Amino acid sequence: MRFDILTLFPEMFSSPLQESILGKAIEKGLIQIRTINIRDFALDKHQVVDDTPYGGGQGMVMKVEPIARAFEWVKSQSPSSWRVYLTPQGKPFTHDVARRLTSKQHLILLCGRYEGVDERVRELFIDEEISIGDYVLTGGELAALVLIDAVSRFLPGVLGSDRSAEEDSFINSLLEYPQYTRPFNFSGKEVPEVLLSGNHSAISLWRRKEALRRTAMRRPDLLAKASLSEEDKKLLEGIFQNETLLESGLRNKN
Ligand code: 4GX
Repeated sequence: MRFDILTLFPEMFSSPLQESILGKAIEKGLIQIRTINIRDFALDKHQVVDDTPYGGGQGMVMKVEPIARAFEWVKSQSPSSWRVYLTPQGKPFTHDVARRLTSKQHLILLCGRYEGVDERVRELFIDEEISIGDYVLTGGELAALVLIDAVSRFLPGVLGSDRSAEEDSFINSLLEYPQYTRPFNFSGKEVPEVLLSGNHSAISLWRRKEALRRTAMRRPDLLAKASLSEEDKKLLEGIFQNETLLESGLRNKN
């Protein structure tokens, strides 16, 4: 899969994309990532890429022409691509959106700065607007990195051979169970005995129960959407003597 990133700050991508799993995925040729500096497509002497907003107001707006020329240049090399603008006004980025984007062979990610891009950029060049969350970053670059990271995990070979992104918690709509490694006792806190028992069915049961507990406590919204077995429901009853949480959606659903 190929990612082209349109940005004013290409240096922001160098080290995050060299390390660890993404670095290896690039080395192996599983993903190709290129940064394109929008400023290189400004034709005037000072390579101006922003201007004051029509109608007044604070801040600067990214001009349409350099971005248009950058998109056209990318398109001249690779005609079919899916063009994404990272913005708090976009649709929320989720596990499902990340998986859907793996069907695209070539993604172009536009990173905005300042007060965003001229509206005509969105109208003429953007297929989809995506937000990584309800907060405001200083620019779209970190959002683009988040998107690349989450999408790449779904591509065959990017995670180790025996691991799949599908197995991760969100696919069953439950949070993950707690993990431990050595030492057994740290600062008086011991690893749950069952994990040392070698009893695999007991371990599975404990993990499922902890996943249910965690999800019920932290993300009851996810629990309401999860597909729960009869055994899961029994485990949940055990978790709550008090039934008030169960009433919120669970009962209605199952
Ligand atoms: N998820 N940002 C975009 C520029 C901007 C300003 C105003 C439109 C309107 C973000 C996010 C995000 C910061 C990227 C502002 N664009 N991107 N940038 N949250 O905060 O994706």
